[in-house]
Amino acid sequence: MLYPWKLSLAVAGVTLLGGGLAYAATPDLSDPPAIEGDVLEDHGSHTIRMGLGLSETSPQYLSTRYFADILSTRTDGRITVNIFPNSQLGDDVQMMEMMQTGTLDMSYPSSSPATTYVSELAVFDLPFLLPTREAAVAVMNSDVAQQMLDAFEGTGLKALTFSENGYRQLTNSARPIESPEDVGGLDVRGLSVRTMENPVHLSIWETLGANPTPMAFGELFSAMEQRVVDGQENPWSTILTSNFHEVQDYGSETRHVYTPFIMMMSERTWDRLDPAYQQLVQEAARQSAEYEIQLAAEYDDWSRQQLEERGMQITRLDDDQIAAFQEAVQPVYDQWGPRIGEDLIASIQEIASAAVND
Ligand code: TK8
Repeated sequence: MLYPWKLSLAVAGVTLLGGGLAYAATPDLSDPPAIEGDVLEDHGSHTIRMGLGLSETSPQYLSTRYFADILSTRTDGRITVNIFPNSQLGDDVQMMEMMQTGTLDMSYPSSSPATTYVSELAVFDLPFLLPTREAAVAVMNSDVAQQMLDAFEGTGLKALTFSENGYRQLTNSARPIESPEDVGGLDVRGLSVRTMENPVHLSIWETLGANPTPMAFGELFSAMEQRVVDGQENPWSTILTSNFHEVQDYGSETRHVYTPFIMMMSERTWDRLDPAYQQLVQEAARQSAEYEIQLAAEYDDWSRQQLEERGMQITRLDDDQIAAFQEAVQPVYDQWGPRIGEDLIASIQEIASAAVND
């Protein structure tokens, strides 16, 4: 069960060197839960190579270390996970292909580029679908979501669990963005925005009058530095821990899409594991996902504050301004609703509203 945590942020005086940049402080991150359970019998030894897109300071990395610690502790060191962050082994698309061929054991892509394997995942790319983190967690915990994970069977990818990439925010180097007209209205050049490799995201930014460019995450920093694109969209914690504020002057708190991560293992690796180890991997994945969501929640507002302290001019959109974006992207539902499935969308919306009204 994935739980949303509402945690106060206390900023510790700890200096954290992330990618050569010293943060003034890190959030007072909660420690991972204690590792409980017996040490398993010896079912052989395994070294697992796991590639991540984000940096060593991201919730994605910190929770994956906890995942590795659970496996090592519960197997008395017989399962070790070697983690390679910062897209050093490739981007999401490449690492999923590497897991399919068995040249990589695990990765943690966003759901958006994984729609090529399970098309129903595109429901998560619909703009403004999930109004709160509690709603998002309820959806990720639902049977409908589990069916999407199960649908990877036979693709060469064992999808273990969802966790939080988070609410996506728009940043750019051209101008402050407060309305859809600022993105690509009649009297401005359409903002060139990097998107994930996902057709619904392309539709969102085309509908807003931008010029979207799908691009691997690992190429994004230099593309923005060289002004190949004006902007991008990601959660505040990714923007901070990837140092995007060094090449982006303006942020807008659009929260236009909530993206999940999916922790995955190569089916070839999974099939080599004894059933007892498979059960442990599944359990550890779920426990680390719960912790990841907790960290992502702690990082969210704190990262925005850190970005503002570093000079990013962030526009906090009010309800009317958000409503203007919601109205402007309504054609995305008209275009993609029938293709994604109106029944699937309705079931997700029902789970989300039940969670909000809880
Ligand atoms: C990192 C990506 C990233 C995603 C993107 O591997 O590509 O913008 O949001 O988090 O998955």
